[in-house]
Amino acid sequence: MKLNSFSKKGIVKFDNLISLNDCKKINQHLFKDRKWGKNLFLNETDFKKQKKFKKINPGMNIQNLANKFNLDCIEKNPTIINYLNKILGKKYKIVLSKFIVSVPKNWMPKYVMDLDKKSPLKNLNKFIKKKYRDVTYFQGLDFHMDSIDRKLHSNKFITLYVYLDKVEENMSPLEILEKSHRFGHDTWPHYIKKNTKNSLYFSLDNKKFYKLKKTTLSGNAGDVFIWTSNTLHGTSKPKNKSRKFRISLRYLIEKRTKKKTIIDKILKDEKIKEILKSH
Ligand SMILES: O=C(O)CCC(=O)C(=O)O
Ligand SMILES: [Fe+2]
Repeated sequence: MKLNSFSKKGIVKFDNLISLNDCKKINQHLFKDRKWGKNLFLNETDFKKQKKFKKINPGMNIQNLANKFNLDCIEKNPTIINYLNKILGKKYKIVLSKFIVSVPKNWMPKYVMDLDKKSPLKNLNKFIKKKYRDVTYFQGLDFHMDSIDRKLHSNKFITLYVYLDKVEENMSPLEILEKSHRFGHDTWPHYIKKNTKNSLYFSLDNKKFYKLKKTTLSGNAGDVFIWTSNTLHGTSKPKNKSRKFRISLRYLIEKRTKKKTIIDKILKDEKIKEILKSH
């Protein structure tokens, strides 16, 4: 059941778990919902008119396109339920589900490009028209642990990620640092040094560095990934010429039982606090 490799690496992949037909239905619904492209962005004048940037991202049952979908093909998939029962126990809870859009370069207005050059943007939602902020938009994302999203909660949760389309090298696929979960929660930005295409160095204290294997998660429609809240991952920027965009589905799923399960064995027991780290 791939439990061993999940425990060891902090990530597991299920090939073609969701049927192509189900992925197609979700995609058709997505494409009917809006015209995906440049038009989603605010122009510079309208962007500057905004005073506050509150609630710019989808929440659980708030401003969330995923709520308009029947996602039983994922949430009631027997293999997924069975696996979650094993790693989180029978009482688990979906605390967030949302669509993620990886934005290609040709959608980006110039003013956003310029801001991104000055300091890389993490999340593009504040540049998006309000009515379209029901999904999260990125263009490349620095290495992070998803535990950063659940401050003051337990780190005993996983991310379940579904590719709805074929994801190629130039579509900003996810990159995972295997075995990084063993270090427990660590504050972003992380101490990471580049090494080769397939490995890099990671440190908790900027002194002692550990070599970690980097795996690129290219994949097909219907592939499902599960990683721990402390597994380091990110995405590279889409290649310059790529006009393809990627919409994927991301769940955060939390352990709710007091009983010890696999997740307790493989993650340090931590409540997620963020201590400011200066680089
Ligand atoms: O899908 C992506 O581009 C990255 C998503 C991710 O890591 C996140 O939302 O935490
Ligand atoms: Fe993430």
